Amino acid sequence: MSVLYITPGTCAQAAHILLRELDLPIGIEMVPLRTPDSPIHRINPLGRVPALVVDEDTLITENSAILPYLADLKPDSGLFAAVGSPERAQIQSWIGYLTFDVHAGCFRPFFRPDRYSADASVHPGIRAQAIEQLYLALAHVDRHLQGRQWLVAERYTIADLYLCMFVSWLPRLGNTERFADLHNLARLQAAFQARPATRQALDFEAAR
Ligand SMILES: N[C@@H](CCC(=O)N[C@@H](CS)C(=O)NCC(=O)O)C(=O)O
Repeated sequence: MSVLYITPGTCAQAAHILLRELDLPIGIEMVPLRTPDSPIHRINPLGRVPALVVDEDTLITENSAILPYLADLKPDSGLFAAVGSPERAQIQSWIGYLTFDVHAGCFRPFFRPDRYSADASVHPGIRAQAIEQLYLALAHVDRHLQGRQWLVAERYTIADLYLCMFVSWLPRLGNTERFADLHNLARLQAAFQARPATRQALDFEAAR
């Protein structure tokens, strides 16, 4: 039996939504974060989600590894692409961009300014700058989407899913007007929200 460890509302949501897209026989276990007694510490030494344990003994961490791994289990889903294809590299390129520039580069300083300065008086400035950096990072994506329905190829892939999970975090920043001119992103986001797998995962997490 394989198990995906998640915490509602975190970046583990991407792997959770993907599991629902693929309808794979993998269990889902909810864990609390940042509490010393959380079971996640026995699973992942970093204490982070998502964490996927395959067949009870093989740990895979990082969205950038888990999303491609899961999508490869059902290649006919079209959510990833064939080994050796340029599309596959393009999807991986977007996943790398989202992990580094968007998640670690913008959301992390916004949500965890304490990691960047122990001086709480500068945290509002760190947060404000994180929003500006995020705007620039997402404006790049929005320009790429001009005249395109999806990030890569002519279909919804794990790159779109991962992107839209981050876009769904924007209301948490308390400054949605800053992102109001990113119309291509808003269009993609509406398509993501309408997918049954997205709804199932979000409803499941909201009920916990
Ligand atoms: N680069 C990792 C980031 C994982 C990560 O930071 N997860 C957060 C939730 S969004 C977490 O578990 N934080 C708990 C902690 O850092 O203690 C990935 O994409 O999987």
